[in-house]
Amino acid sequence: MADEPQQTIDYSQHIPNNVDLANDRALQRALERWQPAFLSWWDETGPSNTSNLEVYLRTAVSVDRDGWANFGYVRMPEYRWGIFLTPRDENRKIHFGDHKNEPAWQDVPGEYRSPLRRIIVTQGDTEPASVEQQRLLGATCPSLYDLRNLFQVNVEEGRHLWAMVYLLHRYFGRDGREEAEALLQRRSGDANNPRILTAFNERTSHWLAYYMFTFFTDRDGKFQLAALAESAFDPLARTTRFMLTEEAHHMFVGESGVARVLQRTCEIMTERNLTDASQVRAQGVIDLETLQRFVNFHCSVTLDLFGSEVSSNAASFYTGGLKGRYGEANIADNHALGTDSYGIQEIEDGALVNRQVPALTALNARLRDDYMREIQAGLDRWNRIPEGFGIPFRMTLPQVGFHRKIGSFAGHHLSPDGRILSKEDWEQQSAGWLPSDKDHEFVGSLMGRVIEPGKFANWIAPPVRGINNLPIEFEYARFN
Ligand code: BYC
Repeated sequence: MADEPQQTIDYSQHIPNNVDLANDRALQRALERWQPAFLSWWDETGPSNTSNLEVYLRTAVSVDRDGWANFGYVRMPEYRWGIFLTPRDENRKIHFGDHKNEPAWQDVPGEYRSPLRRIIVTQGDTEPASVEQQRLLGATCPSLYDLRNLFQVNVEEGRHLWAMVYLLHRYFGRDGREEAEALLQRRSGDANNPRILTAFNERTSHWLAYYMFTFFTDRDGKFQLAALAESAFDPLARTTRFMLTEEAHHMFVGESGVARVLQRTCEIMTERNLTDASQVRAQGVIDLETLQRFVNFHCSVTLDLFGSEVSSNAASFYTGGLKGRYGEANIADNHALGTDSYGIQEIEDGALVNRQVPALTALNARLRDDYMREIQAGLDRWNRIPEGFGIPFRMTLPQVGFHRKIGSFAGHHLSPDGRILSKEDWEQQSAGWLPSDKDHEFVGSLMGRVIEPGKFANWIAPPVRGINNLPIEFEYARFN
């Protein structure tokens, strides 16, 4: 059976892989039928106008630690998407939930078929969704360096879709093949056939939204993938582990992108001695208040991706061994959560209260809390920039209940600092907390295409260094 991943990826195959696809003809044929549908989807909804573009991309040549260090120009439609799993550990045991200490599953147990398929489909659905959301950004890139990073992220999201589709085809028979087709049919933002999770139907219409998305939402990807990398279903654990190695670059793009916007704004504010947002805008850079509104939006929309704070789905995913906690192996407890409790916040009789709930049911809240710690650390790093310029402004994360549509805060109105408001107060005040159409319009008005090597749009500072130790003015994309 095609199940023994090699370190090295075989690029001589029609579908590059390290799962010995050539020895499972039925699976190979099924995936070869899906491949043209994927390529038409990419052509229709992937990065626009890239047919004459060569981009300096990294392509994985093996799944070992340095497997990614392979860079070169790739003509975008000729990118080689494939199937890469980290090698199997023959002795791997399930290390949490009801099946703790049993050998990890190499196949899907009948009783978990439906929830596992659902998790894989939900994960898989986010990957093409993000590519669709970012389709038009290339037309307004602030530099060749940024254009290259956008396309690197896009091709890897495309590969993450392959990763989930492989699992669906290989382990879920006909239902899996149908789900794989449906993954190419849903569309981000389509009223009739939208993507599954709400954040993936939002628009990413300019580069500020893109950097915020890759900082906040790709980091949800990191935490969800890390929870799935603990799974008792070994092929899911192995494929998500390899996906995590790619995710680091996506979050880097977001964190450094916002940092460069901040840097540029602070430079102009200092140079020209400006504090007022409208004066700052008049210089063609993004004022700090607008950046904060984007933080509020992207943070709150991403928190919805963790699902309800109290969730019986999450509890059964855990007891079944399908999805663990973040860093499960490093947590010093019995990995069963039997009678443990966990503190959550919710609203009771119009007030914010702390409540202890069974830890098993609070796993979404716990993963979200782990995530919040990491994004707070990112904000702290961003805040060193205005601090370095002697500008008193600091970015803050909104309270977890702010602007939520999923979970226990849905239907309530909280300010970013956690005050509970009436609907009327919310309607009056929320425009100051979330990006308005005018904010989008303003940010959009700054976007223009900069494609001269080494040049950057006025609203963003250059990066600290180039890709793969190359200079910043390297020609990261070539048009011909
Ligand atoms: N939008 O018990 P609940 C990434 C539904 S990002 C719409 O609250 P559960 C990436 C839920 O389906 C990571 N619906 O939640 C980033 C359920 O529906 P049913 C993606 C939602 O099940 C950037 C109901 O509400 N991966 O990789 O515990 C670029 C009650 O469910 C939402 C994953 O998410 C929502 N936000 O957890 C590219 C991992 N939230 O049963 C890629 C896989 C909940 O009533 N997914 N619902 O029909 C999961 O583990 C879980 O599905 C969730 C939800 C954590 C998302």
